[in-house]
Amino acid sequence: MKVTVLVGGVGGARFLQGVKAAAGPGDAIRAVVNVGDDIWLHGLRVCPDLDTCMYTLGEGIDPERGWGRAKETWSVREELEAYGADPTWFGLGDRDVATHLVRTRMLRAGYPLSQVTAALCRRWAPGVDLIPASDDRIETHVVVDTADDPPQRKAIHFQEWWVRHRAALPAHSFASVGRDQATACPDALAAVADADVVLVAPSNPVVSVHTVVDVPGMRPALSAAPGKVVGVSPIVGGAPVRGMADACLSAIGVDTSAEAVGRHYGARAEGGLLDGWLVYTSDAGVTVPGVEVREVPLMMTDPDTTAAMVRAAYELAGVRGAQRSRTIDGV
Ligand code: FO1
Repeated sequence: MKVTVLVGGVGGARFLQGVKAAAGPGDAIRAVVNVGDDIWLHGLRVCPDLDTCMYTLGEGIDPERGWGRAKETWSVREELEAYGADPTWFGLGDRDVATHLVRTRMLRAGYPLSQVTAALCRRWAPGVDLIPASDDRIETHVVVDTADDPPQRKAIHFQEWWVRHRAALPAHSFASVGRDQATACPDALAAVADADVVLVAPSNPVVSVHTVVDVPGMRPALSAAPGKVVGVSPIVGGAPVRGMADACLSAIGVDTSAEAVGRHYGARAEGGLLDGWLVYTSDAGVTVPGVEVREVPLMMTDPDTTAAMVRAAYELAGVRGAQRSRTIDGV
């Protein structure tokens, strides 16, 4: 079975662990990963979501933080601070810097991000194809009111909002800088076009899922995808399971609920994203017009528990147990 997963940061990487645990022999898992969090820092290209997936699946992640390397040291960061080299609010670990050095050197040599990522994954062997949503630079910037008096309205990089300000500055809107000149990574479009099922990970709906789906070319590919598209709600009982999705959702006027996010994604039959929507049992009664909703009593506490959630998504998509015959579906 060919599975394609749209993922963002830490929640997405944990979900991929479950997709791997639920995989059968011969399954191919392709992750289309958000690149909107990517940032140039100290002359290095940092790709947080790609690295979080790579380290998590390659067992190099720091489990407490959920990002960056295990057994990390911070000498480079300390030396940069000693030089007063801004920004000092973003933690670059020594081991992590090696990844950014290799990536930056390959990008400067002209390799597209997808090939750079494949090269880095030769070391980490994540067991999943990690594909950037785009080989082009698309960065999420956030329009905020600064803490000045009077407040100034300005756009800052997502990482500055997220890491420096812990998303505490009210976000008025999000901009994907570079999107108009960008195209989706061809491998990402191919992974959607030939998938038996497309899963939308329980990642941040605004700065992870939307930033993948809105890459030029991706929505038409998803709407034409032969496999069902099934999403997993990142919101349980009115709150994000982790991260600060509520700060992002309120900025775009969407309530922080499984139902509101499902309706925001919309039914694929009506130009939206979803055929199916998995919500947590405490959110019983959620309805999304045109989308089949199921309740699963599971959290991503460990890969095997997540795998049960993934199997529920496959069942909702009518794959795996009821392995779809592609000829019947006329594909
Ligand atoms: N998150 C933080 O809260 N503080 C940091 O200093 C930080 C550094 C960092 C370095 C590399 C990397 O890949 C991720 C890092 N993150 C940090 C997490 C990052 O901001 C988020 O994982 C994503 O961008 C949001 O999903």
